[in-house]
Amino acid sequence: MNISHIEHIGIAVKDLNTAIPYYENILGFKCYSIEEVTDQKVKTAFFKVGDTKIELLEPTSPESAVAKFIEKKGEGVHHIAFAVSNGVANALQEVEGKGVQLIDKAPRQGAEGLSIAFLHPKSTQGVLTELCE
Ligand code: CMX
Repeated sequence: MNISHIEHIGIAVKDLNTAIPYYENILGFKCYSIEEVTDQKVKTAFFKVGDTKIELLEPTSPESAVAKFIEKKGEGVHHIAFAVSNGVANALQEVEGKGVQLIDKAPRQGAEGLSIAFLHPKSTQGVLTELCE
């Protein structure tokens, strides 16, 4: 698999209206995009930090994976997303062949129009891992 960089770090928050001012006023980043991803039941806010982004994730429904995460573990780092340069489908095939459990069997569209897929944290050393291109 050809990973070029960390595309983003996903952070679960209860309320974007509380979280965004911390990133803007304390860390000095500028939120450049707010986007709802309806099929994932989240509202996202993005900040650029070099080649990597911070993606804040606010659940829009109690059934959201992010709502369940916050309920169990509280707010905090939710996932890491790696940019792959040879296609997410190829990367999925490769890691599945090496015994990694896939959440998404095929790439789907995520925030910012990226092609994305998640790997199960039970087979990625406890870190929910996203591949994207
Ligand atoms: N990081 C690490 N471990 C996690 C986790 C996370 N983000 N979310 C859940 N887990 C762990 C739980 O702690 C639990 O472990 P234990 O069995 O040891 O208690 C186990 O995974 C199962 O968790 P669960 O609460 O029962 O939740 P589910 O199995 O229903 O779902 C998961 C877990 C990872 C399959 C689900 O969250 C998922 O499909 N995630 C991918 C999609 C997603 O996260 N979307 C939101 C972001 C979308 C975006 O970025 O656009």
